[in-house]
Amino acid sequence: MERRVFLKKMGVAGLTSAAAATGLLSWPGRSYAASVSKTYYITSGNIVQPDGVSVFFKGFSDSSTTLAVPATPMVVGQGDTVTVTIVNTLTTTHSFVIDGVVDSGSIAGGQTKTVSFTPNTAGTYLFYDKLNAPYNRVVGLHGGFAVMPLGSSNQLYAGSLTFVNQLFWVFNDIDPAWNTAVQNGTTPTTAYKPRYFTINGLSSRPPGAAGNGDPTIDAMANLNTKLVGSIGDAALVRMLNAGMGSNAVHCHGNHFIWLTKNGQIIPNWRKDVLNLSNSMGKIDAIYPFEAPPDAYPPVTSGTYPMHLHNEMTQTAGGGLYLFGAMTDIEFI
Ligand SMILES: [Cu+2]
Repeated sequence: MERRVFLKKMGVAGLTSAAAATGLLSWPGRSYAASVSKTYYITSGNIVQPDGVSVFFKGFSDSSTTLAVPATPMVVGQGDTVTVTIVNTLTTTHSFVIDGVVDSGSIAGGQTKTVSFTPNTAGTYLFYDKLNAPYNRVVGLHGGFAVMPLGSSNQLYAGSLTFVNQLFWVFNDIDPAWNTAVQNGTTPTTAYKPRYFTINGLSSRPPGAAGNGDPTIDAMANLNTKLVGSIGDAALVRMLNAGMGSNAVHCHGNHFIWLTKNGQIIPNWRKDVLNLSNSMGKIDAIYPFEAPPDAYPPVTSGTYPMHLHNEMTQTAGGGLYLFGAMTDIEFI
């Protein structure tokens, strides 16, 4: 498909997406530490991919009877006492880890374990299962964890640029042969060959495809994922890579304002493509809802794509184009 046709189709997708309740991360801002608790259930199940293939996953889920890939993210305050209870409903051993912050150690099949910790550094973190690495992580046991600075409701860290709303983009790439091996309790023996690419567990469904506009399966319509704003707004995007490959995250309309890479502060560089490295890379960036500078006549509304510039990630099942990791940026 030609690039301009692609962009046009993305615009059509934006127009047809349903306006549903917002799924943005909410944080009231508070100037005192509090106690926060959350229970995750380690579960497994199958998720049907865009080509109709049903693939096995494991997840840190919200109940013993559901499957969440990635997990529902957590947002806490700097200095909070965070208590996380992990109920392992499976027969296999797992763990809950945030590098440098907490490590549950092994949680045997059927076991429940509670960890308490105090995150002292504001920022973006991946929690994941580090056992049987990297397999448990890439088959779905991961999620986003945000630590807000004390007393702030609209900054990434004290003194950072401010934002109006925030969300996670958790990327993953999936080799179903690996998932099947994990399901069978064996170690994958084949080289990694990803066939599905997801953002927040979803892939896109272009116009004309089944599921287009359905926020439960179409990443372009999912309000935990797509960026929506008006001129003057700014969205903080917390990007995490749970997968095996690195990604080239590209936004249209405006450049990102790049705030951090792998926890290191970047001096507010404006950039259109951001490298999200493998080995659990992370990036924080603000998308500024400014009138796109290249548009003539000037525009203040419209829909633009965010996609990955490594072409393979825009496919599913070995070539189904536009069924990969992308979403919409909608000016309203
Ligand atoms: Cu692009």
